[in-house]
Amino acid sequence: MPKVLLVLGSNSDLPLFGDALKLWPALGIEVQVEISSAHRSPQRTLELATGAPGQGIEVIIAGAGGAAHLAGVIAAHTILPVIGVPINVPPFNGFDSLLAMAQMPKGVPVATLAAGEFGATNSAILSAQILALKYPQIQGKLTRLKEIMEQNVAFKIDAVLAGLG
Ligand code: RP5
Repeated sequence: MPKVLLVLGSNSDLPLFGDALKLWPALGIEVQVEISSAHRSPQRTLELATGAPGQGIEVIIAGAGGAAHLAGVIAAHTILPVIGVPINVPPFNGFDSLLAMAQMPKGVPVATLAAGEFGATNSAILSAQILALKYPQIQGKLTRLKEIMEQNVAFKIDAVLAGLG
C-alpha cells in the first residue's frame, strides 16, 4: 500500500482531519499519523522528515496553526513532496499559518492548501492524486470520487464512502 505521513503540530489539530482519515483507506492508501511540533519537538520533527523515505513514505502532509513552520521545516529536510494544511486557530483563524506555509522561500516549496477543514480534507485527495501517477488502482478511485461529487453537487463523507465501496 502506498503510504502517506501526516504530521500535526498538536493533537488538538487532529479533529479537523476526520474526513481525511476516512478517505485515505477508502482510496487504498495507508496513512501514518504523528504528532510533532517544529518548535516544541524540533529533534523529533527532524527525525520524522529524514526517516520518512526509509519507512516507505511517498508524500508528507504537515498541519499546524499559528506560527506554522512545521511544513517548511519538514520540506527543508526531504525531497518528498510536502503538502501544508494551515490550521485555523485563534486569534487570526489560520491567516497567520496560511502565510507561514505558503510564503516559502525560493527552492523549498510547500504545496499549501486552504486553511482549516477544507484543506485537511483536500490533503487526502491531493496526496492520492500524487500517488495515482504511480499507482493505477488509485486513479479509478479518484475518477469515481469525481462522479460522486457530480451526482451530489456536494462533498458529504458518508455518500463518498458509500460510493467508493
Ligand atoms: C500549533 O499550535 C499547533 O499545530 C496547533 O494548531 C496550535 C495550538 O496547539 P496546542 O496549544 O493546542 O497544543 O503549534
